[in-house]
Amino acid sequence: MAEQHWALEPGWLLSPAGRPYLDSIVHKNQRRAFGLLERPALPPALAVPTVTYKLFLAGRSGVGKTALVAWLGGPPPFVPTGIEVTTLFWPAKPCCSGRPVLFQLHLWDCGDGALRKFEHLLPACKEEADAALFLFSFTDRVSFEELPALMGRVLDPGDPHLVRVVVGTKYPFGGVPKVTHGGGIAPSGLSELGITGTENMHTSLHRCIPNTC
Ligand SMILES: Nc1nc2c(ncn2[C@@H]2O[C@H](COP(=O)(O)OP(=O)(O)OP(=O)(O)O)[C@@H](O)[C@H]2O)c(=O)[nH]1
Ligand SMILES: [Mg+2]
Repeated sequence: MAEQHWALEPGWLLSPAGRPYLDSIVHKNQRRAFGLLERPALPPALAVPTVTYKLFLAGRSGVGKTALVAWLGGPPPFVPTGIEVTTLFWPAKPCCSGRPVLFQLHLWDCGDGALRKFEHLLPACKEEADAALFLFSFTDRVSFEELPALMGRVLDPGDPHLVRVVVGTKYPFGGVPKVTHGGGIAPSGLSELGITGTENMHTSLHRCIPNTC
């Protein structure tokens, strides 16, 4: 079996060393809500650099973009009709470093209908973005097969710096998923990107932030 290389130390946030960092973002097993100018409070001895990323979510209507953001960061006060930006703090420890970092993730979520209707929304979502999350649903095979077209619609030749992440939602939801894990399905275009399916995020994130779903 091929050796697995991790960028971040798995399980660190739940280890004794990660505990103070977890406590700074969680209260009574729920993520703390931070205001615009607030950030997690850590004792000076545990202060760490903040690394900020802007992530943009794309995917056909109903695939679960807003639900994923709500699951990660707490529900928005209303269903967004335009762009909704949610900020998440996420402490982690890079494997290559002895020092943890505090990720500050800005999740830009925009309804697919609004994105198609108003031309100015997509450039705003992509402006200075670091990554685009392309969502498909395990219960909707078309949402998976449409991913190459979606990427073509969202990405320009001038976007090579934009990291692309494919995220599967609604797995397993009982029954047989209409999209299978790695190796099962690889529509043309996705296979060229080296993508054959995704491990859904929920499993790994749930290990870090208990009781969030
Ligand atoms: N149970 C469950 N329901 C989900 C999940 N993801 C999405 N849903 C449901 O699917 C429906 C659509 O999800 P949304 O998050 O609103 O979809 P969206 O991608 O934001 O859609 P647009 O904003 O129209 O582009 C909602 O009723 C969600 O509750 C999931 O992982 N589990
Ligand atoms: Mg939405």
